[in-house]
Amino acid sequence: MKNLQDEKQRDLSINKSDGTNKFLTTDQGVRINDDNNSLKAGERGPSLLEDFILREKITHFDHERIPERIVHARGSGAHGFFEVTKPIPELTKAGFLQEAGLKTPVFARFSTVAGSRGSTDLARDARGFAVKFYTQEGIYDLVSNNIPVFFIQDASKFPDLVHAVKPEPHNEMPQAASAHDTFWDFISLMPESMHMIMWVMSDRAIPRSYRMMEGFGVHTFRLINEAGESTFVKFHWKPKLGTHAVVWDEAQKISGKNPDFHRQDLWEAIETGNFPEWELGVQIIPAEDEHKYEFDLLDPTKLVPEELVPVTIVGRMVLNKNPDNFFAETEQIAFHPGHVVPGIDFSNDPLLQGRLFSYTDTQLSRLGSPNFHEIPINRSIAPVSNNQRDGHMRQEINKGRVSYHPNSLGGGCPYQAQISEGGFASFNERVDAHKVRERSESFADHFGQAKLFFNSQTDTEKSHIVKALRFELGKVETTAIRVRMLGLLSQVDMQLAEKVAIGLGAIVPPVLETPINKGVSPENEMSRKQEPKTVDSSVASSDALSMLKNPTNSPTIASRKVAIICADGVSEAAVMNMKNALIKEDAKGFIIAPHLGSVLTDADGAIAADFSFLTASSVLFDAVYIPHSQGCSILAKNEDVMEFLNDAYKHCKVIGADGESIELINSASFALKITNDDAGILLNSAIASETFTQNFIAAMGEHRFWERETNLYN
Ligand code: HDE
Repeated sequence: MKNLQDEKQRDLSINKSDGTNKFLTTDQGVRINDDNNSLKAGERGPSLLEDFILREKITHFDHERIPERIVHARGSGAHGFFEVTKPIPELTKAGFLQEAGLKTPVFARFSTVAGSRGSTDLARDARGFAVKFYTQEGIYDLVSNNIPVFFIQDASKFPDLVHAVKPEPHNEMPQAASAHDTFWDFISLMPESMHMIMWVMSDRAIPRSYRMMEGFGVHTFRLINEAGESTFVKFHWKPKLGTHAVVWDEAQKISGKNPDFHRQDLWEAIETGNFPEWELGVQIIPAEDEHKYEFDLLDPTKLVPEELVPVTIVGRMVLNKNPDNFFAETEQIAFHPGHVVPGIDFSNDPLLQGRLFSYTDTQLSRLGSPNFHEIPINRSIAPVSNNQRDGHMRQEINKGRVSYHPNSLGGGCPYQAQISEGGFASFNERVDAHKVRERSESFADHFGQAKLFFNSQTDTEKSHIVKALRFELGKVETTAIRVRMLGLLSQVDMQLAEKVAIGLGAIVPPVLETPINKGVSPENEMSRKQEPKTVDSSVASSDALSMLKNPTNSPTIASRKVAIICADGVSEAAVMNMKNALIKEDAKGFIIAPHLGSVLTDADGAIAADFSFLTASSVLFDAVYIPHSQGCSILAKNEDVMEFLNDAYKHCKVIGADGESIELINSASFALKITNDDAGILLNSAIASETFTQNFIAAMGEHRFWERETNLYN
């Protein structure tokens, strides 16, 4: 196997163009003399139909849009590579996993699920985490989410789930939000969704950055080795920067201040050389262990606790190049869990099986033709040769008269590959069964792992789940739906249900009256087939499920942003000291001032403002620093500045001030709440102190200071 790291870029380069030093032409290559005026009968007369230049330009414009993805419409992507760190030939014959150091080009696309293409990045939602590997044996797509389980167990419920969460059909509201009646109506009748609900109500659903979230293949897959033996696996992506989130109040404000927050973050990180990186890991489950656990490996509402099966890291992915054209690459990329290479195969997870149908089908309506594999970003770098022909926008010019197999006129070509020559052969699992529309009894536990997830969270995380549920259900107008949800939540954790109920001014219904115990409400057909039950997890609490119990091994502030609040008279030494210290850590300080232009310094110099208080807001930064300034009393009178500081405090961020600027903190409304042990508030009378700067940077590495939050779970 040879390293293919740049192979996809070489492949794409044949389709790239730019207009530098070129004549403006029509699509037919005819040079255009006047692009500003249409052809008219007289300068004040009607336009002429004959104007082929105008017609071509307008026609093309009229057809510039294609349907957005039915789900995951809002997304951002980048190029990079995957490198093997631990080959696993004993488990899989997939070529791209065979040799340490082998690099395979990839394109990754991250997305929200429910919102439209133009919706905010910070919606409360699962995130898509799809990676296309351009391997020597063809395309492999690992189409994952940042949550390891899913709402439903069977593909037949997917259209219902999506109809329920999307804006309501009569008035197309709300956009990119699950906080509305139809979503919770559906969920309240689908107890199998409770595990996923715990995840989407947690801060996992509001990541700080695409670069700071995990990815999970969700389903159990199979790896197949040279001997044809199968091993079950679960795929995991682990971010190098750790898994971090924002808080819900912050997320909502970011949505207003910068709906492109995640897109911009990914773009800028790559442009500035802070290449996002993840490790790829697998949980390896020998075939003979298929029935060993209290959950079914085929049930996509269950995860395999890392306490039972640890994650083995096999490689790393680095994203190091932004796309040249969003539409051509990020929009037109077509992922498919059925794009596999020899050595990787499917399990019988009924959700995965349904996905195997859906993804080609959806590309046909979105990209418009079965030739979507020819679009440059989708094109395999392994040779493609078959008897598929024609169709809309066919690019390939197939020579010869033979387009069938078997043939003698074409010498039998293209010919089938033996397994030893890399021919794909499905795992020869024996299936001997009746055709049934039934769900396995082993899928009936709907609460065991919801409990496990909840019990694994810290108090801070639990309190965020309570608040999220209060928000979401608080937006539900139908009382019966809220009550049904409280009934379901009480099956997960009574204290959780009670705390949510307080926020809703409601009472948790007695267990006997919950829809579940009545066999779910009569309108739920599933209840007739299966009574949900709770199987306690053999693992009581799993640290891997909590973000806060998993601090990054080597805390880094690389690519983090600091707001440096300045007024005229600011200490130049203090500003430069902090800016330079941040640069050394690959982080960046931004000058925020009352107006754009320059801020005058105490050294008779001037520092350019990056933003004014009108264009910046603390929710767009990871920390706030107020360098010493004799003019800082002016800032205390500025409501935008005080809101800036209040938000930073409320969102548990690091706030630092030195010299006279400490006064600004003292005049903030939160000043009285600051406790001595709040390590996220750094005040130093000395100006531009090296120790202070280093403490500030170390505190930023902690991400947030949750102790500051009142009303914690207990
Ligand atoms: Fe998808 N999903 N999905 N999905 N999915 C799509 O395909 C579907 C599911 C995921 O960045 C669609 O090309 C069905 C689970 C991602 O382009 C569509 C079912 C997981 C992306 C589709 C599921 C995912 C999609 C829409 C249940 C996590 C975005 C556009 C049976 C493992 C990929 C498209 C990108 C996109 C169908 C459930 C992940 C309609 C029917 C579970 C990351 O084909």
